[in-house]
Amino acid sequence: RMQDAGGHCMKMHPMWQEPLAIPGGDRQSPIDIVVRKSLFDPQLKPLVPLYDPQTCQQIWNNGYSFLVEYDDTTDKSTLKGGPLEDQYRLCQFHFHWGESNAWGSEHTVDRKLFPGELHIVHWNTDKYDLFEEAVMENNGLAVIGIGKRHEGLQKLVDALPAVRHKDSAVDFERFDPGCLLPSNINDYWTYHGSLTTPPLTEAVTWIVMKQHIELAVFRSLLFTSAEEEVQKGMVNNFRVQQPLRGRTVRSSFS
Ligand code: 1SD
Ligand code: ZN
Repeated sequence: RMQDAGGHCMKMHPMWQEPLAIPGGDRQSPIDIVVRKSLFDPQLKPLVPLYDPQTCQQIWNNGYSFLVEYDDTTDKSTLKGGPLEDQYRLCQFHFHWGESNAWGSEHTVDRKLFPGELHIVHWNTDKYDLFEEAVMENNGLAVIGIGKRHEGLQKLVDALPAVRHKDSAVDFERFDPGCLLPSNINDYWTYHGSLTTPPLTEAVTWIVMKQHIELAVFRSLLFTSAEEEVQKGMVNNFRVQQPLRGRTVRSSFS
């Protein structure tokens, strides 16, 4: 493998299009959650998501996925509790999905694949001033991951044709990400991991929901911008699984 000056392995990723410096870390994501090996931790508290739909701003096709972005300049939409010691602010949610319903999720549970996975991304405002700073640091981000399909997404699905191409964005308002959470948010697995896209930093407390939700079909989106000659359908925008390397996955339920 190629190495860059910092000794990082350089690897081509089909989705990311350019060589990527992979930090040689021991805490990469996603992982397979082996239920039998996860450790029940009675100290894990209930999760407290407090979302104000008014902070919803726009949908943006960033060339990996589509991001529904929230105003994160105030504490109007936050997440605390669960495995988290600090308060985290909602900034966006996005999905990963496959080209068929047979795969698409990033995390798996006992090797079981789901058609897709929702990620609700929050950053630590008790410790950091900016999202860009939190992304690079320990306990910088908290991401809720939820597998499978969801029906309450029609408003979102209706907006997708406007962001079909990479780099396109459209105003999107008053969408409550709370409606994407499963009914039992207090059964989850948690572990310390990384972003699953560049810069792959190990800044994430992952909270993976036990109960699945339903995902709509997003396969009409494109990886490519309107200017590109050959258009590519946005499918299989997930990262391959990473080794656990001695980490423990804790569960909030027994
Ligand atoms: O894929 C997202 C990426 O779009 C970006 O939101 C990043 C946070 O800066 O997070 C990753 S992920 O780890 O949540 N998949
Ligand atoms: Zn993601």
